Amino acid sequence: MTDCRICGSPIAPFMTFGQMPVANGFLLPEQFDSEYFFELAPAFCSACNILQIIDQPDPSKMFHENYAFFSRTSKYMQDHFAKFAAKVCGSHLTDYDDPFVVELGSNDGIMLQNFADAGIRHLGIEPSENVAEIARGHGVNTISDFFDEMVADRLIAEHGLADVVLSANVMCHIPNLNSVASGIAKLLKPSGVLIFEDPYLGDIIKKTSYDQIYDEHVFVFSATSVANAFAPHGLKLVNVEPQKTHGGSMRYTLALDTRQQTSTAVTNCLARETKLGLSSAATFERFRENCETSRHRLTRLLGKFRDENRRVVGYGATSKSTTVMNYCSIGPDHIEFVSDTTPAKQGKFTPGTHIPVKPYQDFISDYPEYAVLFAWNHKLEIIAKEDAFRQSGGQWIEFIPSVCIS
Ligand code: DWN
Ligand code: SAH
Repeated sequence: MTDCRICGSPIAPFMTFGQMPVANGFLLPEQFDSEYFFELAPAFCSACNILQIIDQPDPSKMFHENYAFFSRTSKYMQDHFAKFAAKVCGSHLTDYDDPFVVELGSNDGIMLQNFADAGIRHLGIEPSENVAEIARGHGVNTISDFFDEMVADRLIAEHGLADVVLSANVMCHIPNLNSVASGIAKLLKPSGVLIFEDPYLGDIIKKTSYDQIYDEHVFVFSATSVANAFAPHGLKLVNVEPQKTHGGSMRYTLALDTRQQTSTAVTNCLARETKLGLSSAATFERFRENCETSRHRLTRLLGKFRDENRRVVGYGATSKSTTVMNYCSIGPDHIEFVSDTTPAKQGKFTPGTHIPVKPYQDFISDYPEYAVLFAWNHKLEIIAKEDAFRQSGGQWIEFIPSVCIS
């Protein structure tokens, strides 16, 4: 038993994925012996309806000058953030002379560059120094820090209040969410809005995409839990917009001006979440069973291919795949290597399971018989460009929403 990070109520895990390393902790053989592990165990708070993991490594173990995830690796995501930025400009910035946009977790500047290119005053807060430096190289103003209420006070003193605070796939990473929410409430102008998107609990339950649960993702949000978490800080949930990104996400808009109308999308979404049982213990019990079934099927399939000496590789050394590989005990005897386009991951080994990560060139120069689609959230983008793999007789192994060969 421990306390909910948001409301302080007692919570207990409903399952465990076992011992896990840092999801983006790609490493070299000389580091194998000192690898860090923690127990990955999710819990649901029935008081404020938020899903969270009980233990999370210290943020400095995950986000630092060697952070391995670079947002620009997906062309689809570049387009997504260009559209997101255009929408923010069109809907929220037109009334101001010199608008100011702040983004939390701006990574390599994939979203803020759109504002920078349009000459809009902006600032990224990005603790991982290596990706922050890339953003600066693209003309994106970036400071390296973990956003919280104290950082907000400093930003206000140095830059003034913001019209819009944005974040994508970041809010669910920050354990001290109450400090972040009160910092945002201070940082916004009275007419300002917070707009953020994150993987959506409804999609994770529906697709059994348990791999969205890993060290960095301390929370999994629903509209219900977002409304509950931000309301005590004076931020009102006024809109929700489902997104296709990362296997199903939700974009939340919250206003400081609580006189703003709640959209019918919010009302409908809250009602749908109740109907789907997103706050019921039975839902998480079923999710646990579905995770175990998925693990059993993937392990059995990969065990069979190993026994038949089939050539199997992984496609995309994602953070999510650290949960899959460690939970399903998938190792180098199942998977020859994992192909990834990120130079910082290449030549290293996957966290916990120690499978080599190799450049994309190694995949296309000698196609395997099977490729496990670890980057399943980028399926459309990947399948479109990997026609030659299928033409060579290669087949995909998928595991979300269910284990299959395609
Ligand atoms: O929330 C998070 C999201 C936004 O990004 C972070 N906590 C960390 C990270 O999660 P992830 O590693 O699961 O993200 P992706 O976008 O699923 O990672 C895709 C990986 O696959 C990258 O390493 C790049 C690689 N890749 C590739 O090799 N070929 C990606 C594409 C699209 C490709 O064609
Ligand atoms: N927004 C990008 C990056 C998501 S990865 C995208 O959608 O692709 C998560 C990012 O959050 C990392 O770059 C990490 O360094 C950053 N982050 C983690 N904790 C943070 C905090 N307290 N404040 C701001 N950014 C944070």
